[in-house]
Amino acid sequence: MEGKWWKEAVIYQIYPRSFMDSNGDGIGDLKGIISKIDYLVELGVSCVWLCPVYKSPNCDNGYDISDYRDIMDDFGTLEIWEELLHELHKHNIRLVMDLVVNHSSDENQWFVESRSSLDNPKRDYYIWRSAKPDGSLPNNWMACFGGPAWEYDKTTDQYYLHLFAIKQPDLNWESQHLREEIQSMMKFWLDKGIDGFRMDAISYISKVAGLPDGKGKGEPGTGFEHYAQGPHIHEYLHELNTKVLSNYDCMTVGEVSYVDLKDGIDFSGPDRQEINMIYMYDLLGMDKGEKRWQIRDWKLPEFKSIICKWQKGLSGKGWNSLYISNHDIPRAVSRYGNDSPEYRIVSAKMLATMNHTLQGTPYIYQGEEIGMTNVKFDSIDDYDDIEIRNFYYENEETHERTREDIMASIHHFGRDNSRTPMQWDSSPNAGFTTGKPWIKINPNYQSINVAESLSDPNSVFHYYQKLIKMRKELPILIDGHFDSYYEDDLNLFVYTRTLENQVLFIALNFSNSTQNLAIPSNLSLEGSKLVISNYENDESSIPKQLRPYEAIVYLKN
Ligand code: ISL
Ligand code: CA
Repeated sequence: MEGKWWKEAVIYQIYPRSFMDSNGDGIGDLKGIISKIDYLVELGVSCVWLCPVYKSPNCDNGYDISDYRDIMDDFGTLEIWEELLHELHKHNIRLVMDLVVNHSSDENQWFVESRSSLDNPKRDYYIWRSAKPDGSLPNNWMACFGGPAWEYDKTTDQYYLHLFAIKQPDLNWESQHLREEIQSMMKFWLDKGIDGFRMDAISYISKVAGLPDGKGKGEPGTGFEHYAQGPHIHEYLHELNTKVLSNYDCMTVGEVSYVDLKDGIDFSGPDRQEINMIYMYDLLGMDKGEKRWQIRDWKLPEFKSIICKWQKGLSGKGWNSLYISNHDIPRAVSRYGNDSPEYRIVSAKMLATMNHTLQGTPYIYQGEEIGMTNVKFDSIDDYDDIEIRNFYYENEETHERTREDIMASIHHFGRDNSRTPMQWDSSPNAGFTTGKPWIKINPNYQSINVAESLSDPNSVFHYYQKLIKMRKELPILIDGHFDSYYEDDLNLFVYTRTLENQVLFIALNFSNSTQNLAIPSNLSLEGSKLVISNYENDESSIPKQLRPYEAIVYLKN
């Protein structure tokens, strides 16, 4: 397990639709990414995770794949993709592709064949059931994007299961033929030279036998307990590992929603031969109330206890991904920091400090490195995301919530917060496109953009650059043991990383007021040197107070 490149990597996540448009059609594309490789080099990241670029009718922006071995026309061609891979590798940046195999698109040839007749050889590639004798749906499961998880198909008078959108039928992993097809598709990409896979919704691939009714409503939907970390999940991952992945120098990161610690260890334990690291979701439920997308106040101790549980629990036993934003969640600075003009920059840097000093592999989601924020569109018509739109229309229909209330939830949780185009400069459309962007640009692009960030030595961008460099220079950040202090403190997150005689001391102020900082009594930190801070600080003495959103990192050798 020692010396694995993916432990030392800093991974940059690209959502291709919103990154850079090269041909003025308003949609980001592969050539656009190629044109920005120098930017990634300047930032210093060593790996890119590219969200799906395969052929897709785009009901869920590429997470509904109709051809696993070809590229979406909007994004380019397989040839241009090869060029992207080549260019990234030339610049010492690895490429991790998204692997979406809990479901495919209903336009995938597999599904077209599967639905055609009861005895089609690919019938069992998907999960088909008849109605119950009383005519009701096969079970009460709800889809993650709203509505029942079953869709009727009249050709064979049966229903198919879809845990996400209607156009995303779930694949049946119990079929050995299906598993072999997936293995061969993974080889196709690995043989082209990619460096690994991010496995989408992978903890959902095994469903409990008999597909029993679920226990009532919950997040993400009724029935969850029967398919999240189902009975064969570890067996299936082990099979992919031994049959395919172990033959390549590649990494895998599994998106595992709401799993427990034991499973987290089983997924990522080095001796288990399943996946290399987990990408867990616990933090994301923290600010959600009982009802879907209900806003709930959170306190720092809850936030810390989730992080500490995984830091301590996986230590020496598994490996974690570190992230504060991605394409499915609101912007970190708006959610956990403070996106007011006064504190945006300093709080974005504070959160970044945390994400690069915990144990695990840090991920940066495009735009996070310049402190991009959430967006508040007034009209539902300005939103594109299927989850947001379903949420809006379902709630509008029931009249249980006011329009203001519905929009407040969308502004807070909606996935389009992080999908507005990358803000490159202050020219029209933020330099993202010369045409009409597929989704509106965040109106704050004139002040928050890459050009501005590159020209300011104190920018969020330059701070990220330093953090990435710091990780390369300090092995303690990879292997150091994690301990935390003052876990009940409402404002400060204080922890150390320890490796042999070295101690790295990290203190973060999550509040907008000055807080006293006492050095934990069991630590002797005399002679510590400043490694990084988001304010001016003394090189060799740890401050006794932390200013609003201040972050400090000191190293005792
Ligand atoms: O169900 C959820 C929220 O409603 C999440 O826990 C879920 O596991 C997560 O949203 C899965 O996300 C991934 O798969 C989706 C896709 O829309 C997302 O963009 C992707 O990250 C379906 O492929
Ligand atoms: Ca384009």
